[in-house]
Amino acid sequence: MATNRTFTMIKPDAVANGHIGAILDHIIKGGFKIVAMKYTSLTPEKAGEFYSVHKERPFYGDLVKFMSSGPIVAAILEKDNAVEDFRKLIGATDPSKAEAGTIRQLFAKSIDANAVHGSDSDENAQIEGSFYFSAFEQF
Ligand code: YYY
Ligand code: MG
Repeated sequence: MATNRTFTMIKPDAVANGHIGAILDHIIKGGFKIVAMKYTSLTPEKAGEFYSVHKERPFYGDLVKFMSSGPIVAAILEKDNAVEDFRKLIGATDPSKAEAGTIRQLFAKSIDANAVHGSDSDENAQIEGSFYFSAFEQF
């Protein structure tokens, strides 16, 4: 599979707070090309499936509830070294620990409502991208 793609979601908090445009601007200015994108939402079942890797963690129930609480933007992004570079662009999971200028430092309020998702490996980028998009929806 391609190693130059990653997957992101603009989470319900950032959508509700009006940050879709500003976050997409950061992503594009960060050198990423959008190869697939949709405005959608997750049912609790779908959110549970997406985050099933965390199902034993204490925060899983709240995470599923939060991620199914409102609309999101899902997208596949392309850039050299996409997974690692995108994790740098979004910053630490806890926005209070995220570096200045990162998307989470700028737009997230808390560790649970942290504005954006970014895949953590090429393998997960592939799995997560195909959770939302067919091959025909990727440019
Ligand atoms: O990959 P990343 O999103 O930075 O963090 P993960 O450790 O994969 O956790 C996924 C998701 O779960 C995180 O974005 C917020 C939530 N979460 C939480 O609410 N509380 C924690 N202590 C850790 C993670
Ligand atoms: Mg993660």
